Amino acid sequence: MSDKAYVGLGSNEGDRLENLKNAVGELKGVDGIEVTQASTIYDTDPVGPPQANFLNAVVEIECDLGPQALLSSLKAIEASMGRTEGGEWWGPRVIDLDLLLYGDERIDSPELQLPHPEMARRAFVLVPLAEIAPDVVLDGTTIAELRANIDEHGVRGVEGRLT
Ligand code: GSY
Repeated sequence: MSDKAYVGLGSNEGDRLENLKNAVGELKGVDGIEVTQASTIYDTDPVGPPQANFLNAVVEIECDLGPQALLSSLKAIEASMGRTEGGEWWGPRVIDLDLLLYGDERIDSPELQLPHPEMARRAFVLVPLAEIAPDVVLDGTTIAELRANIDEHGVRGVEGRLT
């Protein structure tokens, strides 16, 4: 059985656009994942400690791996692109792949929380997600409604496409 899942992409080190495109290419190469939609790309002020601006985007995938195996695939892609496990939690990164939603799954384990616990507070997630999944409901509220009620300051659309 396949489910729709949403993955947030972020990069603030090296060639950020190339990094996002490479990550989408890697996702497309995983058996059991089909990339079905991609948002446009945003240059975003860093949330957390001062560091370089990020490029952020969100993709929709059809996935028949299950959430844990998908998470493992995302971590494998991050590692293959040079992301180190021991790196600073809030520090710069070549690529960050956040599993935001996996169908209606609700998981609260140390390795994986679904829906992503921070997603409703992050404009750099909600703005691109609202482009491709406005009617998806998170705890009774649509993504479009959540987006309408957040401060989008610091999230700017840029040229370029992921696919
Ligand atoms: O959570 C993902 C990494 N990250 C980001 C990000 O992707 N975008 C912005 N704007 N700020 C961030 N801070 C962290 S950590």
